[in-house]
Amino acid sequence: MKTGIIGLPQVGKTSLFRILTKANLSQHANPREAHVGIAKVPDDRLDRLAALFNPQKLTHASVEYVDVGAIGQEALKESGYIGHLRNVDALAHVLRAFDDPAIPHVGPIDPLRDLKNVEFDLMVSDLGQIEKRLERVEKDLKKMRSAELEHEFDLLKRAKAHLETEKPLREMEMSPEDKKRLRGFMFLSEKPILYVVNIGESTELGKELSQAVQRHKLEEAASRPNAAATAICGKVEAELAEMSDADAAEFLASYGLQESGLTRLIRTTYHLLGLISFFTAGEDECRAWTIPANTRAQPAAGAIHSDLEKHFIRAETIRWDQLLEEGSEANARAHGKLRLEGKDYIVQDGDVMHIRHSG
Ligand SMILES: Nc1nc2c(ncn2[C@@H]2O[C@H](COP(=O)(O)OP(=O)(O)OP(=O)(O)O)[C@@H](O)[C@H]2O)c(=O)[nH]1
Ligand SMILES: [Mg+2]
Repeated sequence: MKTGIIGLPQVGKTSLFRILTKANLSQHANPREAHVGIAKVPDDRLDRLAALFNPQKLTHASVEYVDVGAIGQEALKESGYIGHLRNVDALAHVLRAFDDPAIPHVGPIDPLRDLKNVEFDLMVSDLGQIEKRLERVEKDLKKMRSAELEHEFDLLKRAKAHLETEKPLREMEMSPEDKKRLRGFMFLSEKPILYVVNIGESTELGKELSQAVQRHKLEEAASRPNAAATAICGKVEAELAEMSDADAAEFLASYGLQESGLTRLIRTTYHLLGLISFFTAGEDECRAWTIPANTRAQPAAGAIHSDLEKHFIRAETIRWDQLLEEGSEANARAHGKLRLEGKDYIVQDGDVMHIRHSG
């Protein structure tokens, strides 16, 4: 699962990418080249399970971020740029709200205006693609009638009309079949989006962060389907990234914060992608596994290993906090807290599972 970091020039995209993925990019990295990196998904539940099991290995879930470079009408005409962007599953749109006369920005600082401009560019790109495809389908339909082609034609017409009302495709109502039909186009405005407001430093950062979305009038945009918003302070996050965990916690507390903006951002991305985690816990390894919400137990076992899916019998299941309460798997079993779930059980976020198999 990949999230593309987008935004206007010089808004803090590469800085965010660096602190998210702890990547050591050279200062001269080509700004036109996409950077790809992995971010660990912080998870307090997994950390607490690990404290109980004291495993040799601890493995968090991860999400991939791609720093594609600044967006604009010009960039969106380059096939390399647009290729990178089409290939991501979600977008993180960095909006500049920090003031710094040394760093150029077109016009006054106005995140909502920037948001609308970039959104517009995404829609124009999709519209161009739809128009091209419509021409093609229309020609083909003249040669030969086909129910599937006609369906595609109607759907694209509907998508076009939707875009012409200046609404992104992520807000269009579609049946699951129609969603599948559009999947191959990888439309940019259809991707779920997280608006990331990058605010300036302040002595009252905790308060500023919690009010930033509202202050910059982004609440309405963030409340739309498949959208969300969060605030970070890139400058402070960069400092945090250099510190030990203990120092970072003290530093956060001094700003009146419980967790870093980055932690919240990664978690929000994970939810926006429709992902949840289940855990496996033992003395060898405690680990988070990533699955889409509403996955059944049998395919979920496949996230661990395809053999477990093939030879699935049952999943011994307990919620992470119940396992902590019991103190051990043996206690949980003795007290009847370990449920035996079959292949059609819908795995819940935070389940600890032990897959029984015949392989
Ligand atoms: N004051 C301040 N400066 C920042 C912040 N975030 C980034 N900058 C500075 O803004 C400049 C641009 O940051 P980048 O992270 O390279 O921005 P970008 O969006 O990747 O820029 P392009 O790739 O050129 O479009 C750098 O000089 C950063 O040090 C911030 O939160 N506060
Ligand atoms: Mg950059």
